[in-house]
Amino acid sequence: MATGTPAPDTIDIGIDADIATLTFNRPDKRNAINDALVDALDEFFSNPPKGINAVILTGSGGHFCAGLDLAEHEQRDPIDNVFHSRNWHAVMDRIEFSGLPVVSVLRGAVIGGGLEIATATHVRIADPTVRFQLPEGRRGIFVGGGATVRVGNIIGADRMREMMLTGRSYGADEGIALGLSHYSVSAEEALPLAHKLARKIADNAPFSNYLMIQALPRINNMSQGDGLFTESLAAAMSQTTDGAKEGLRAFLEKREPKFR
Ligand code: 1HE
Repeated sequence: MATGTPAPDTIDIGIDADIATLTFNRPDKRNAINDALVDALDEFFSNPPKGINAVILTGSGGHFCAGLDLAEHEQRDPIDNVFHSRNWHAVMDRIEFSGLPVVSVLRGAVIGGGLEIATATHVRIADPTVRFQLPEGRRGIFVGGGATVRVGNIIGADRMREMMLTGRSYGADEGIALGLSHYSVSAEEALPLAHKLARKIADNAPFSNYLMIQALPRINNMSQGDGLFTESLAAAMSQTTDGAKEGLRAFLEKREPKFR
């Protein structure tokens, strides 16, 4: 695997053919997110290297991410706090909507902002060490990186409120049942599964992937009538692409499709 410029204290970027692996690299701080790390995520997803078709996001040292760096968190006045939160929102949106499918490998702490990042990714694989938690109540703060929407959409406002009020943590089995993760596998299987799924997704028709990533969450926010109309437009656009021709031909010829 070719490795990009190591970014100590932020993110390591490894590139293997058309798959990039981003690894949070602050193991001594359980990969807590400081401004430099938010900037590093922003930089990658704003301008991904050419030729990348899928991303794997994980953390070093046995943890995904322990959330906001509480030591580097400055006292800000209210308006600067709003700007700080809005910047997190912009970066989380970039992860979800850059157009690149993102597979996350969740282990150890997936806490606070770590869960906000995880829920901006499209495929989530957890190992038995995982601990999903929103401890903001115990820290005297509130979520600010998109959890009300992304975690709320997955587990519902009611369960999210209980999670925040009591500071409880959920493990791998509960994470699967709740939809916080899509796969629960052993620690040894997690990264290989991420590569396998990233490969599979990268080999899909690019425009199909694009529509799944862009259209589904937006349609989910629409009224039924608007959503169904938008679905028809997306279906019509996808069905007139070369990808659709190849996908259908490959099925009829009993072979794997070759989209890229
Ligand atoms: C940190 C952070 C952090 C660890 N900011 N430094 N997030 C939290 O409230 C989670 C806080 N962290 C923890 O609950 C625990 O550290 C863990 C369960 C993740 C790991 O426990 P453990 O026993 O393996 O490690 P540790 O000894 O607690 O921590 C190791 C070091 O990492 C230690 O630093 P050291 O200098 O004393 O060695 C910790 O201080 C440091 N560390 N987590 C700063 N989060 C956009 S709004 C989002 C709002 C939030 O994310 S709120 C949730 C914040």
